[in-house]
Amino acid sequence: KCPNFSAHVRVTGGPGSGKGTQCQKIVETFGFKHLSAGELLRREIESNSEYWSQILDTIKEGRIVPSEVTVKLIQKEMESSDNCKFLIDGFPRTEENRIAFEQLDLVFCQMIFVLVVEHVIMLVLMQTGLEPNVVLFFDCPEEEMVKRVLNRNEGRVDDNIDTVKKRLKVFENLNLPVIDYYSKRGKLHRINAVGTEDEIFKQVRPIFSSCDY
Ligand code: UP5
Ligand code: MG
Repeated sequence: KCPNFSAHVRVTGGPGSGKGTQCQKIVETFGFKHLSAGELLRREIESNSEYWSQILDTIKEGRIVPSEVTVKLIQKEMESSDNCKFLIDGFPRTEENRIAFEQLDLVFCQMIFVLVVEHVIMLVLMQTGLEPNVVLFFDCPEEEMVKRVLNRNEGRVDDNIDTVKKRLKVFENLNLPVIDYYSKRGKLHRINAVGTEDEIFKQVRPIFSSCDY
């Protein structure tokens, strides 16, 4: 339905940095389709799907679910959506996640250079995958993230001090390099995630107001 996935925003940040809360506001204000990778995985656990127990064990340990599982869930949601403006929350968590997703459905034939060099015809196909237009990074100090997660009280199996410590380590070791990658590509918008929800949204709003999304 959405062949080009034309408006495609990724939302990153540590556990409890406020990704979900701000995504809600972006959806209300700018009409995006919110896809939270964590929510999709929790839904799989609840529906007793094929991998539910492996997903549950992985989330309890704060580790990362294999890319093929998460990518398939996100892809399914994107393919069945009427709304082509995607807000992908909490994904990719690792470089491997990023590459797995961006190589999905490679679109060949964007550009075909035909070079004729001494009777040799070389076709060079340029590939374009699913790269985001914009990446938001909710930058929040660890102690604030821990406080928010432990106060949440929604019964999440990973909202306890032991798992939070593991989630923070995984964030630092595996997710920060992905954030750094997007920064080098000039796609990253760093948001100071401390303050009230509205104060934080004041930094987010202009990013969307100033583009066609
Ligand atoms: N809150 C929000 N904003 C606030 C503010 N400005 N001031 C004070 N409080 C604020 O917010 C957290 C809490 O803080 C809430 O109670 C909120 O009211 C309050 P929220 O908006 O929920 O923060 P968020 O960043 O979304 O935190 P979340 O815990 O969801 O982040 P995680 O990244 O840890 O969780 P996620 O659901 O994305 O992933 C869970 C697990 O799934 C991962 O640990 C991993 O095991 C697995 N996973 C994968 O394996 N692969 C994936 O691709 C994705 C997930
Ligand atoms: Mg969340």
